[in-house]
Amino acid sequence: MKKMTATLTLALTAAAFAHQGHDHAAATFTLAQKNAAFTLAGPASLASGYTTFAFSNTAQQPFTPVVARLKTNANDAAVKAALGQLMASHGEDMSAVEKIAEFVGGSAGVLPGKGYEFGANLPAGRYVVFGFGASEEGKPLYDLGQYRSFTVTAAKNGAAAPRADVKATLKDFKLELPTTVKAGQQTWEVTNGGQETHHLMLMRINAGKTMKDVEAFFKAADPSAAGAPPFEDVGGLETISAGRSAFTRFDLAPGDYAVACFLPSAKEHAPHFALGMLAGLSVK
Ligand SMILES: [Cu+2]
Repeated sequence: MKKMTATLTLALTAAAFAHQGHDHAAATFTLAQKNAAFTLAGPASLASGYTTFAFSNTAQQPFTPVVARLKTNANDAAVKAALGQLMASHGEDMSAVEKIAEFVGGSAGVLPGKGYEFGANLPAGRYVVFGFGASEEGKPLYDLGQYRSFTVTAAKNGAAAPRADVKATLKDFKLELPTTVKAGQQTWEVTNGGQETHHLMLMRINAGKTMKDVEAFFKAADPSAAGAPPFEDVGGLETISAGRSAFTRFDLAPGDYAVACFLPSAKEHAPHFALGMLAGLSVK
């Protein structure tokens, strides 16, 4: 979940989902900050069905919201303990979290003053939304207020998923998506067709640089010594569990892009991009 490029500025393009003639169900969560403490405001209850999550960040640092559906009646302390195990293993040990929750999706990093949306189908149940990462002092952000639980009721919201312009499937360990897509506003449907948890991150390769430069940057033994990245982060869809799909919007300028999953594999003791989840994409 923690990207190797977490120190980079995320140039996230926020875009509203277009209404496509169906009912639209949205859940807005707003992060605020006062000194080292955060508050995450949002609805306590939602109807089930296709829901667009809108994240707004009024804090002074990037916000990486992740939504998870609880599989058991675990309380908040149990959820935080499982997240703590995940963080202590630098994202590698998902075992405690996977016992009690599945990941619905989220944002790679909402910049201060910005917003971000993603959509997913929500069956009834109990959910949490939390900010992934830690403070400079090493305290988990979910312990500093970046945490909120909500209930999805059996009542149906009547909303339908948007039509996808691009379909991407995340496998263990490869990315299945077109090699060329059209420039402009577009909806991507991202499906986790693997066994492991994945995410999808998009980067625009700088002029004069190629996928070879991107590979060399990520494969450097010490990424902090690898120099300036040969790309700019565009954004992406955060953590999604096996078997689930989610939708995200991009506004893509023509150019060469790289798509990657940075999550680590506990089995393979390697990040997924190094195992094959790194692909080039041409936007025309
Ligand atoms: Cu992955």
